Amino acid sequence: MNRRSFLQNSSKAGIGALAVPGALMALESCGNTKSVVGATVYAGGPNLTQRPLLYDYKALEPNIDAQTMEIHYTKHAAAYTKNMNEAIAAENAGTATLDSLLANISKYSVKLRNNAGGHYNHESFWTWMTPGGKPMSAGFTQVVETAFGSVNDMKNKFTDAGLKRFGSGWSWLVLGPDKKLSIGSTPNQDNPLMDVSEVKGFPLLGLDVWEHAYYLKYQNKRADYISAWWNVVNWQEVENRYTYAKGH
Ligand code: MN3
Repeated sequence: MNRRSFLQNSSKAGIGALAVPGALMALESCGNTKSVVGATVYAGGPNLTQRPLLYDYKALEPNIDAQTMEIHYTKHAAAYTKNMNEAIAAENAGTATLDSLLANISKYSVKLRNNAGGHYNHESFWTWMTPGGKPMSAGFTQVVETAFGSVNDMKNKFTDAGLKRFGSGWSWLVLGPDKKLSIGSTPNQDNPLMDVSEVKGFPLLGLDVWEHAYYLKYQNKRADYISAWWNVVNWQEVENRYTYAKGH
């Protein structure tokens, strides 16, 4: 199955499992969702699953090693998905899209917050990377330059947010409610879609700075991990999400 038909199938499956179909249909009808629907918009319900990785575990080497990718995907991320589904069932939280669940996450348990965040963040993270990286378009380069002065300034700020995150968390490039780009970081598995988050908006790009994302290869050298990670960033996906978020 190719990526497009997989996304279409999972999208259809999502509608089938949805208790409030109007929510997803509204998202489907607002245009330009075909390319990003699988990556950014999730139907609720207790049957959310990990999508297959679109590349081999070893495909991001030497920047991200195969063993880290395999453990990260099959153990860490798989556990978030499993525990999220348990919590959704236990807390009757399955009647909304994942996006709207995250927007109201303060009403639910810490278990659901951590694991729904973990699911969303990792399902997105795999799509923010691609073997060899995909370059930034001229159009999106301009958007970034207008917001940050230069692409390097943006990258430095994003890197800094990841380096300064004490303990575990994520670094983010977001499109805020004011439709402006900004950079921030969140602890644990929180993300900018959550009502509890200090940095708010739609996540265009996120970086996992938990030690499990880099320790096997980089040990304590988080800066080296981040520097290598830039080589595999999928800027096409970032721009898809920007285009999507701008219209919502
Ligand atoms: Mn992780």
